[in-house]
Amino acid sequence: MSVSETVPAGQVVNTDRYPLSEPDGPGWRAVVDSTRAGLSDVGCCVLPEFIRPSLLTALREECARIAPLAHSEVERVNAYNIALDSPLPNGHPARRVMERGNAFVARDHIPVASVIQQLYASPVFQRFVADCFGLDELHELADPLSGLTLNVIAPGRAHPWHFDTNEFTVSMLTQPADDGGVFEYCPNIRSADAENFADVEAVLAGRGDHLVRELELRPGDLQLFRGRFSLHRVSTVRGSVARHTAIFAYSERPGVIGSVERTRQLFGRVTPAHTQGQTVRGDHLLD
Ligand SMILES: O=C(O)CCC(=O)C(=O)O
Ligand SMILES: [Fe+2]
Repeated sequence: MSVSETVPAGQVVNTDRYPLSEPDGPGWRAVVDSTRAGLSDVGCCVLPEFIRPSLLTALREECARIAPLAHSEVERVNAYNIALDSPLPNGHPARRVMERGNAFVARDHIPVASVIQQLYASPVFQRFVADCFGLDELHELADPLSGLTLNVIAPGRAHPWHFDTNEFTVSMLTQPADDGGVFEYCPNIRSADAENFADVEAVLAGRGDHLVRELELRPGDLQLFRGRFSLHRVSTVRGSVARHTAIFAYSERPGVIGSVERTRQLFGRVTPAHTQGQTVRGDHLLD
């Protein structure tokens, strides 16, 4: 690991608590071990105060400035983000239609020098995250829009139950809601081999509260979870400000690009990488 690679992450990360400048050192190993324990226990782990406290205002303001660039279009979706007219048997969870009221700012609208872009592209941060997930390595998405996004949920809106396209998701609240806007998730409700439609249907029908956990998040905390396997949502935002979250999407395989349909849903546009590129997928799940 060269010094030049370790510097950018060290500038934004709270290195007093998270010694990213010493990959594989004792402090690094201690954090990775406790994060792995949390992930295997409940499928999700929060690293509090991951960003330097002195940068919290910049983190919030940089993201609030670009929030108006979010593609906002309230949409009717299902938890798998597949076409609503897909032929499916009665009782299938993909038949439940929900309103998706969140809006995404695409990566190509996020300033290169912002805290979140620096973190997303940092090799030492990527190595740290991979280690936390127990992977040899992970990769930025090749997708020019969805690798890094800002998720904006306006008052009165929610981000309904869904699975992510990417296998491992890392996120960071940058502006909390006054009220509501709670992150809720069902740890590992499905796997790459098993959809477990019965439990998914129970949660969507409001019969699965025993499968649902709530997470308490503060701005600058780093959240790691397996969004492809853990059904999750953000409840309706209340009060007068929007809730903002940076979403850092990585994959075990290089070259991952979202499908044309999903990309249009999320961003209202596609790029040549989506229409001409070779889409690489990691499994054969429904979405
Ligand atoms: O905003 C959040 O905390 C969660 C966002 C999310 O689930 C997603 O973007 O897929
Ligand atoms: Fe998600």
